[in-house]
Amino acid sequence: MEENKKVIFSGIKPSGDLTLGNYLGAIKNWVKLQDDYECYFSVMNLHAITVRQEPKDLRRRTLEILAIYIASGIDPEKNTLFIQSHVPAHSEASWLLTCNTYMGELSRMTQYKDKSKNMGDSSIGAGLFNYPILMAADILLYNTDLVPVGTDQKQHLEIARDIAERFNRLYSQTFTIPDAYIPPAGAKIMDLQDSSKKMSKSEENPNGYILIMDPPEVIKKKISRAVTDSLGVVNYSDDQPGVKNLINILSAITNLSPEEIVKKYEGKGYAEFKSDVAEAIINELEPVQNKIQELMENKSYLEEIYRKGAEKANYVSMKTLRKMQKKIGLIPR
Ligand code: AQP
Repeated sequence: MEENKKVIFSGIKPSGDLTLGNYLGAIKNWVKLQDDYECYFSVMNLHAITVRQEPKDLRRRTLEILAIYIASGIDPEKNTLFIQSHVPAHSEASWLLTCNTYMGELSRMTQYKDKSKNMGDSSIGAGLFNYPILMAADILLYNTDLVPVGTDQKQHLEIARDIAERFNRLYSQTFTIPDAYIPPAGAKIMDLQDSSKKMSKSEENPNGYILIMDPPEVIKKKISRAVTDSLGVVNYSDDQPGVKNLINILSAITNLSPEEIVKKYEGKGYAEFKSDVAEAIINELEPVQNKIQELMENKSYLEEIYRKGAEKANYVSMKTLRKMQKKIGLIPR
């Protein structure tokens, strides 16, 4: 029965073109969860504007992400797919939670520290600082049980739990306390040029990432240039982070374990290994790319999906928002 299913909420922000990290760390896992959970998958455009975006790129990417979700196998009939800004409760709940969150806990967020590292105080947007509160609102509005995220987002989920627990303590039971769901494969795909940082869509060096929409020859080139080491042995070891990352990518695509992959490439060099990794990525992405293109040519279909999604999301989130307003002491309309 639908009502008994646990609730999942997740999303991706259109702050750049999506990478293989987003695909393997998020979307590919969502596809596997959709039968067993009631899922809300959103395009997080309000999160994207914490960093300045070119308006026309933001519009294109917002629709493209929706197309990517569907092309990757997320069924719009079974799941609620929507655009975050179409559901005003997110912004409003975010303000109510902002008034129950502390500067100290926000300043401890690694992503904020990383992103603001090279900026002066007068150029760090307040949105970047407050981002985890909006994320808490996104999750809590839907009585979410589980949030599938890569390990990079675990800290933000923890602060969402803290905020929810505090609100429940102050104003009585209101929110379900969400748990992180860290996928077994693809949890953290690293940058191809610098394996100490995660593959990221706003990275400046395009050789560091593979985009979901990269054509086959670009994928081949980027994988062949991926930084490895001089040992020449395909090993799954922290001493060989570049190779380890490529093994993780191959493992997330093929479902082979890292040990099985190491065994398969015993006595073989990096050239053959890299060429197989590139081929696996191309075979995985090609059908998805074709479907995305098809969907992007059918804007009225995408519109139908996001309208229907917003209707459901608005209905559910408004119920929670009203509860929050009442408990805080705001007079309901
Ligand atoms: N490299 C990654 N490996 C595994 N999972 C990843 N995710 C992102 N990068 C990797 C997962 O994708 C989901 C959505 O991410 P997001 O776009 O909302 O935010 P992000 O994590 O900040 O992604 P980026 O690509 O690094 O964006 P920018 O560069 O704009 O900040 C999350 O579930 C995340 O775990």
